[in-house]
Amino acid sequence: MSVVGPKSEALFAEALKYIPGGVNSPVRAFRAVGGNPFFVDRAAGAHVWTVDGDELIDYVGTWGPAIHGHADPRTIAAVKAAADRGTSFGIPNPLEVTMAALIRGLVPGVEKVRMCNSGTEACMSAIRLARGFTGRDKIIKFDGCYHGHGDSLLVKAGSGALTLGNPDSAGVPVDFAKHTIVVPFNDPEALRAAFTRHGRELAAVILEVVPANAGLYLPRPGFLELLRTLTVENGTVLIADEVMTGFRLGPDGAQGRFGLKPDLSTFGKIIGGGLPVGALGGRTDIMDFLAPLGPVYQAGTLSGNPLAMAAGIAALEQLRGRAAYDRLEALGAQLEAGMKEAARSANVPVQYQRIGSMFCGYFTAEPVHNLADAMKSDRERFKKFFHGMLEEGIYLAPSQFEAGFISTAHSTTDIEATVKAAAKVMRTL
Ligand code: HOZ
Repeated sequence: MSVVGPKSEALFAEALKYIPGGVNSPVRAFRAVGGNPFFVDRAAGAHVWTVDGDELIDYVGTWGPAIHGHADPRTIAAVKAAADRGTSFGIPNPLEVTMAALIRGLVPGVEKVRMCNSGTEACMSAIRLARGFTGRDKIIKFDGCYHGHGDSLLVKAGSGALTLGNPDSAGVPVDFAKHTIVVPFNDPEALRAAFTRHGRELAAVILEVVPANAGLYLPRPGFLELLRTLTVENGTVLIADEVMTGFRLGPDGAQGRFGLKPDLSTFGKIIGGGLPVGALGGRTDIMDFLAPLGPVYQAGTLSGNPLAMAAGIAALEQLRGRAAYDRLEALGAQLEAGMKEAARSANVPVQYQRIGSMFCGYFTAEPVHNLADAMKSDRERFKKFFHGMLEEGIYLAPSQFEAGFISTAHSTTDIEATVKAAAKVMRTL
């Protein structure tokens, strides 16, 4: 079957006339894997249906928000009820307070929360806040980590920037980028050296605690502890970007899982239940630097939007207790075991990396701990694998440098079908 059928092809041809590259976010254009994208008609649970009528098992999950699957009934009901009362007010509404209290209750280091409209905005605002709070300009980020497309952060960035070979975007003034110091992830010596050289000039270090925009790799023992020690010693604000991992890897995200206590955290995706959302939160003394209390300006017409708050609250409420996380872990483990066996029996070297419901398979025999390791993956093999899986009805992220997501709506049957498809496709690589 060809998943990119005539209706998708026609829509893409039309889109190319009016939308740069035919898409509103670059990775969707399939440039990393070749061919044209399919268009989606609808989605429910773990499945999406293309405009040409094909049904796919989806592991993109709208890039993370769909932890309960697509069109989750409780989320949809909450959005409908909120919409009946008005779609936007630009005046404080009670749902904003509920959301802030929920996040504060779940993430121990978060004392105050400011809502915004995307993960990009959250990270951009967190950096400005750290700069305003410390009176310093420089920041450290890690290569391959992606924190949205704010100017200071689009330096050696992952996700679409990396996928398309532009980890340093055009249009970012050199005068801005020079304040961003890039360090390899999981490299304690490089981190120490950066602090020795710039320690007292550093406003912030921002990291994905589990980097998931160059595929997926985990922090090595001791790295996060060193980072926390150096930031405390130098009065540098530590920002955990939990836009992808927040409320997915556990109620308190990757920071809870790895015992990291950041000063600020950024969130998005799950807390919007599939509607546009972002948030930053953390220590009161830092957060109170935000306007109207403090001198750091940050604002938004749609910030705290009632539909996004209602959807996010519905999503978070279903994550109370351990049941959802236990289910995600069991499904993740089933997929991991099956994918590893599929690769082994086809004699294809794969580093299958997973934490909870996030995963990535790199086509390399070498372990992957950072961007340099990730770049060793055989991307031609990935392309073939991606298209082979798509033809089998399995939709993986169309880039080697993105993570996959499992939802509570995936079934063991979905996972079995995925593993069966992978075993077949692996034999053709
Ligand atoms: N930056 C997103 C992946 N990490 C992609 C968003 C999209 O294309 O929708």
